[in-house]
Amino acid sequence: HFLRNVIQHDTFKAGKVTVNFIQNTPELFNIKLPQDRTSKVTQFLGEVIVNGNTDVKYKDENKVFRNPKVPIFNINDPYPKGTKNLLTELGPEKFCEWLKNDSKIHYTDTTMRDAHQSLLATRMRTFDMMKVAESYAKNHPNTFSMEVWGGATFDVCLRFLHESPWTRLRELRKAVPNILFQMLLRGSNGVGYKAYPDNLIEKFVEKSWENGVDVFRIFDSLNWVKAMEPSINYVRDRTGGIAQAAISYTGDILDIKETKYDLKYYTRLAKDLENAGAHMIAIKDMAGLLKPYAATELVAALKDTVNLPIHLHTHDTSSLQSATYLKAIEAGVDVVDVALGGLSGLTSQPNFNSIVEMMKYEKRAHAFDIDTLNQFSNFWEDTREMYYPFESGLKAGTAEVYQHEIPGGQYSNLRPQAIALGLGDRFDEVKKMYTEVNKMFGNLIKVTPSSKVVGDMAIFMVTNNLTPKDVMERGDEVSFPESVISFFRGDLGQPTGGFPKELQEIILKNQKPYTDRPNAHLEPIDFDVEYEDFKKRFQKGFTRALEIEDFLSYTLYPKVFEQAHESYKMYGNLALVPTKNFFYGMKQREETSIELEPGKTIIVRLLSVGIPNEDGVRIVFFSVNGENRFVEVLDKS
Ligand code: 3PY
Ligand code: ZN
Repeated sequence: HFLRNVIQHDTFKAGKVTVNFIQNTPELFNIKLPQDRTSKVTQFLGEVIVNGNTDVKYKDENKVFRNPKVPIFNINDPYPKGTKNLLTELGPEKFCEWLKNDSKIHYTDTTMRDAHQSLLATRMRTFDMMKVAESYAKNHPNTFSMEVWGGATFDVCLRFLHESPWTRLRELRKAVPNILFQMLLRGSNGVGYKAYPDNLIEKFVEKSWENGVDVFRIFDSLNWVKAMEPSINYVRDRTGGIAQAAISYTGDILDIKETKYDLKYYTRLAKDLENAGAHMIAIKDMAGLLKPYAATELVAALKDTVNLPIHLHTHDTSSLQSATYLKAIEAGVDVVDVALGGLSGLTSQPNFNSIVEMMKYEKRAHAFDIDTLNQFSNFWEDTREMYYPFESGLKAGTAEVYQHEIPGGQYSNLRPQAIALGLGDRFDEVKKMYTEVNKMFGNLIKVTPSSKVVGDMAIFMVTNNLTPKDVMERGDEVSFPESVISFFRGDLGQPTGGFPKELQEIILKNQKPYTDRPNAHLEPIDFDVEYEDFKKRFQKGFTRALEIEDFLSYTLYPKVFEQAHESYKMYGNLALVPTKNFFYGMKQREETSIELEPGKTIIVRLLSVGIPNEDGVRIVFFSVNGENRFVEVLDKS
């Protein structure tokens, strides 16, 4: 719209633009907002029809989508009781006692968080989740938990999907009141990539619980207990939820040459986390490196060391991880993370449906109605088709993961990142360099955000044709990526065994690193003052009252929030637009229905798209509930 104001301005038309044109022409910023919800949503559709969705890098015009079928359920049936009811009844300590003593194997369904984060670059929209949420809650109430929030979903929801992550959580909670909801919290890094003030993390935890999270899986990207402790305390003190502390697994405990991350390292870590107040321990195998026989050793050792339930998380990048689950289940693990078939396997979690079948007739079996479970898998398989531009391209399991150790959630992002930088043909080099960088950095635990630092450095070195030797010999002349400098300064905390000193000096040049918690250096948020300022700045033109949750989104991701906020003012709630139309617009004569609110649905039909006028503006004609409407869209091509 700004661009249109420029193009249509008399000065511009007369060709008299000077360098101060924008500065001296405030009316350029008079952006006319569509007023009602129908105008907003048709404006958005018009933009995507003419210019495409900027997030979709390529479009297959011949693609035909199937209509995903929601497994049947009775809308009038009450919700069957599930783990959420049990947590409310027992409280976290007694609930965990119950879990430990229950002989059945339990399942966490990661479909709505890690599965799509790891397969589809986190793009799954609330629209598709909401289609099946109630049906799932009524059909499979014996699921231990559903991982639906946190990790990268918070950022991607705002940045690319123009949705509020808080609204997603609330809507899902309403549709699933009976099963525990789980989130992934990056300890002192919250749901971001850097350290945040402690009181921000505290408020974030409190509000996450109030909006629907029950199980907080807390990790630190360097397994630094000191960085996880505050979050464990916030969950214990500010919520009625479960503080699940994670040990992130790397390397191979069966390798006798492994002296850093050996079995003792993990059992000590688990004990420290138990002492820090964790209700449960998670083994977070983010890259899928925990091999079956190693799982036997690790689970048995943890069971001997701590008195808490053990929850196992992995990624099936090697295609070996159902064997790992089998061994872990035999060794007494209490819960495993799985994803519904259509969104399982490879960089995602092992297949829920198949694992249930594997356990059938065994003594730790947990009965699930496999027919409906398969229908949910089919729903996701069909839905996944609509996200084809975001597929990672990995077609088969790969044993290479044992060398490069790239986390599943990072893999599906690293490839597009490499392609975007013109390194599409050199992805093999990027993976090899990732291994080299890890060695240079002293063999790190690699999980968000430390994995991002390793990835950034690998891409940087490949782009600039640098070898590790070059970095050590000529590093003084190199400007390293900001994330790498920040890591060596101590902004993500302290790695086990410390930083490699020589490299640290090369990277930091004259900066001084610190060795305590980075959060200790950050000014606390003054909620009273800053929240009020936030409301003053952003409320105008916004149709719903801004809330403390919006302020938290803003504080975590200021620029991303500002963009999402502009999008909301212009287009309204885009979570309501069907996925097919959100990403690909509409074809001529296509009809779609959009539920603006319960009971208020509009039927939109695309009639025609006009040719551009002299300013490049096209008129897009729709019929909305039988009435003609048009929107003007500047063609950016
Ligand atoms: C995240 O932090 O988003 C992860 O999934 C780490 O494994
Ligand atoms: Zn994961």
